[in-house]
Amino acid sequence: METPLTGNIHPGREPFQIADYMKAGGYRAMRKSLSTMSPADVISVITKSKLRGRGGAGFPTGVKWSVVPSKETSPGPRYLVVNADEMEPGTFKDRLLLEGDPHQLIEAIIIAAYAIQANIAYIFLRGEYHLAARYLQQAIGEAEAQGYLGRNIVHSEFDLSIHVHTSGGRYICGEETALLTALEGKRAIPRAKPPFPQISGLLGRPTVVNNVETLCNVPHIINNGVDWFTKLGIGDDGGTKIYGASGHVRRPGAWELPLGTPLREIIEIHAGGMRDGYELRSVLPGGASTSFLMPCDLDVAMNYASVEKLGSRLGTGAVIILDQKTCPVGMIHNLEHFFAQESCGWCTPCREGLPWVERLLSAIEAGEGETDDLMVLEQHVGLLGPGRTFCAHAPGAMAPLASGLKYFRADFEQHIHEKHCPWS
Ligand code: L3W
Repeated sequence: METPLTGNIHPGREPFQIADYMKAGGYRAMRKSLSTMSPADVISVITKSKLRGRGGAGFPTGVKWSVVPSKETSPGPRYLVVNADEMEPGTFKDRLLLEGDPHQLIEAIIIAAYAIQANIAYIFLRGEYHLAARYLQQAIGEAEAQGYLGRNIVHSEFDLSIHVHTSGGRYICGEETALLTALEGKRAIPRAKPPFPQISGLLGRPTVVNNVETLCNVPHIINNGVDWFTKLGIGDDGGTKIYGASGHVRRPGAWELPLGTPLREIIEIHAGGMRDGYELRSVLPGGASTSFLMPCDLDVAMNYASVEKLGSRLGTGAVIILDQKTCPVGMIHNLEHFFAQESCGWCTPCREGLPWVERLLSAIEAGEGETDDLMVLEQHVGLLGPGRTFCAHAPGAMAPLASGLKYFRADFEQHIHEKHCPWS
């Protein structure tokens, strides 16, 4: 199967130099966009392709770009910001793209910035991605030397500079408004939406925030067309998705596959199935802030709508597998420890509620829980759910807890009644 995003990436090797990237067809889409298409044409193609955000929420990319006011109605600067702050537990897909083929992202940024008429782009990069930072800086230098960045790119009268900003290292910076606040040099706390960043984003100016994987699709759509892209997917959503798998599978990893590949195929074929002696008990389909699916759900197509129908989310497509030798209470405690630690503290339910949840889970896991604790945890699922907090952090944290209380209730009760962890 053709894998447009990762087809040229060979893990462990140095990334493409600009000459190699161009030999493989690189920067053709940029030339085509800037020389033969208007910004509105580019937005129209991306809208028709139905490309959806690959960072977690799945919002249509073309729609996001088209919300940006035109230069006539809103003169002055506007920005493109790449969300490369990949910190969702279990997720390592953007790292593959950043380290493996930085020019693919740079070409995508040029096209996207042209579409929204931004002359400055920022790559907001996870602080620990040292290698990606180095490769991106090298690639930006090569693109500048080639005249693909800077003033009057390929004689189009379009100017663009790209800046890499390495994050101070908080999960909340992946939330787009907290990211923008951090980029302004302030404490990383989310802002209310609306206004969406496309209207009032970085420094109050129109700003598009896109995930790395989302953007990397753009040059391929421009080169190969909407039909080609649509047909790459299985079902309603076009294109490919980089799915991952972690847990006690034979071959943990990440693979670019048609969007809509069945979950069973990802686990049993690409990840090689469970290791000897381990049985699959449950699955988080798209990172830590999604809801558990059960073995009876394994034939679900991993697209946005199908996973939502089962009460979960596609999220980042990073599949985390729970097996029968791992304590589900311990796993959920571990996740909630992470979420509590990463709360930015801006709104009270999240700041106070998540540490409370974590303490209860810690007590239950240690065999010191009370029967009422399960009711209190369930209350928190409501108190920290959608609409109760400033951003999606706490509702995301409640997804594995709510579904865990539903599917693993007997395990929680066993810890409480037997006063110890049956797995320890
Ligand atoms: C214009 C409207 N734009 C929504 C835009 C919005 C945003 C995108 C998604 O994140 C999950 C969370 C984590 N007019 C719009 C509109 N938009 N309505 O669409 O927005 P939304 O509100 O659906 O979700 P969200 O709160 O931004 C929800 C994950 O996303 N997350 C993402 C992290 C990503 C990275 C990364 O890419 N490296 O870290 C953070 O919370 O799973 O559950 O752009 O502006 N009417």
